[in-house]
Amino acid sequence: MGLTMTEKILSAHLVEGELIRGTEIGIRIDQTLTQDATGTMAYLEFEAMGVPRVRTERSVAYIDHNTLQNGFENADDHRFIGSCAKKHGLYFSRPGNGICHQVHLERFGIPGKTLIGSDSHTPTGGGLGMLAIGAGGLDVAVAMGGGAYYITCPKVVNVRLSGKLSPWVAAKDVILEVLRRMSVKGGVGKVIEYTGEGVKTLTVPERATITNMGAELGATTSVFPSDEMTRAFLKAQQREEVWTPLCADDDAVYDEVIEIDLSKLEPLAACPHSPDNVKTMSEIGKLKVDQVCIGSCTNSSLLDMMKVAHILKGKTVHPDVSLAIAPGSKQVLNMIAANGALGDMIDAGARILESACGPCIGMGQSPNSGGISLRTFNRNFEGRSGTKDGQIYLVSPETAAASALTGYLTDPRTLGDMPEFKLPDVFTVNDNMVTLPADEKDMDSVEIKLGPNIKPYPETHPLLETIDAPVSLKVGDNITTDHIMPAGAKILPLRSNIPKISEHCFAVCDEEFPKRAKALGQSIIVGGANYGQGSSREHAALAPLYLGVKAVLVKSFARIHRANLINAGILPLTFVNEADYDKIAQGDQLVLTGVRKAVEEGRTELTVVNKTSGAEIPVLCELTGRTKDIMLAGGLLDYTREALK
Ligand code: MIC
Ligand code: SF4
Repeated sequence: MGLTMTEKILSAHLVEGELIRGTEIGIRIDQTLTQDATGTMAYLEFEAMGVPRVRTERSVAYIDHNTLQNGFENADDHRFIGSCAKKHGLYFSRPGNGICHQVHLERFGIPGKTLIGSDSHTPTGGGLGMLAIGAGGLDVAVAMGGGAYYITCPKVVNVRLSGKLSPWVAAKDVILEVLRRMSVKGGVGKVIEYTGEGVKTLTVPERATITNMGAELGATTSVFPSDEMTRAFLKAQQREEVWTPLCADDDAVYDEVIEIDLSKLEPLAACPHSPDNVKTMSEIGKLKVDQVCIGSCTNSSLLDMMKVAHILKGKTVHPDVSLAIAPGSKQVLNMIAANGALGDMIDAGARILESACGPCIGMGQSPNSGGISLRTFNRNFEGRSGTKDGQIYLVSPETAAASALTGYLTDPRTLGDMPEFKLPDVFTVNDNMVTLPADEKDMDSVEIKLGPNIKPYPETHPLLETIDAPVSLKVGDNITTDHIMPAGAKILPLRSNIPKISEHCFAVCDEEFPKRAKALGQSIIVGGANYGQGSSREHAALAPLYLGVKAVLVKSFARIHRANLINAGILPLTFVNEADYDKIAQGDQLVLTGVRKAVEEGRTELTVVNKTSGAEIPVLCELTGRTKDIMLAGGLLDYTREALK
């Protein structure tokens, strides 16, 4: 029986378990990446594990999220991460060098390798034929220490691409179409593999747009073949030597097949407030626009910028629109500066931002009240832009640029003939903003530089025998980690300070939650389906841990968040019957007896008694051998410390 690309990479890296779908497997990790918003915690955790040097083939620490520096906190974090990188053997990508996923694709990614990153958009590397997965910071810390990374052996979905994109229809429209068909929950437990003749027509940055936003499907990751297009990209990046081919066997067996004829696609937009709320331009109709933002790890490549510059050249941004552009990396910025494209953008009135995440994570450029903002980003969750009633639409760079000129959502196909946009044969390569680690012999002399805002990992406790606690919060379906632990310019500087950041936990849903949970001492959260989708931030588990949350009971979990809860020692429970969700109200007192014993014995069915109403509710606590031990120990850090003893 033939193999999928996923199976080929997984079997070459398998260190535990068997490739049986739905079972837990451990894989060896070749590369890791962190960014600064999740990085400080990850390095505190790495330090707590006591491993002196990273044991991966390549680990890179990026600074790209918290670059606003409206106070000492961000800069202290950068300095701390830089010192950890130097001491522990990591490459350090300094602020200004670009967004982690864009830079990693350009400078470090290697086909056929495994990569985990403390950022949910790590699957961008799938555009190069890597198996690149987003994870919590602690999982990345363990992988840096040479430990395996554990996932549920995924189902594999084949998206077969045929045809060729029509002029002005973009890679963004491909992934928006996949999101329209599969929804934000449709990818859970699955890897999405792209194959077919249509693949050959897509460049690596276009493929990376698609794998990047595969995160919004809830998928474990997405992967493209490594072919001549990949080789050409790596050659242009002056690192052709790392190229290896990767493709699925002709008789590979897939769990699901989706056919997409690229030539039939049209420009699409994801409407507020979910990336799967996808409509065509005509379905949306006339929409006046207040703001346009171009950039983010989804759409900030050289090719994207060239298209935008071409559309803007010689024109002026509509008087009612603010246009902000953040090129994805120093390489991109440098090249558009050299070839005149940057000048065309500036001339048209674009507000040029530094090469960083910026508005994508609410670091500035929040739209006006109720403002309509078109963004080339990957997430349009409520409030993420920093404006609570902001209306965010996710579109391609082509649609964004065309709309910035007209002031209305505009189908870029109205722009007339499209020139052929080609990637250059050689990119401008200068890695001077990547600091190399100290030699092993000098590492002891490198001092770790902590700042006053950097606080240790919160206290954990081994799993209790009985959890008897009230429901401190009840929420609905599709709660994102942006709801649980919001980001943005005011809160992101607190990422290294769990006591402080926990004061903002669930601020979007209920501002009183942190005070209430703290006063209760111990509590349980109840939620709906796809709880914890979106960002990989482990702070969405660490803040509840700090606030005394002992268990989270929901209809279903998103993958990374569930893993983060287990890593933090918070019990993840799901309803056996989803209708039982209605049998619990906020404030009810719930009790689970004999939990520790049940977990020890590997029993997955437990009963929650609602002491307030008397209802007995069957729940599932699905922990396997390893996650069972992590839970019993009180979290991954305690478990790893014990394992290293
Ligand atoms: C995001 O896009 O939400 C982030 C910010 O990149 C997060 C990571 C974080 O919260 O630090 C992600 O996607 O994992
Ligand atoms: Fe940064 Fe936005 Fe990409 Fe997250 S999604 S890594 S915030 S650019």
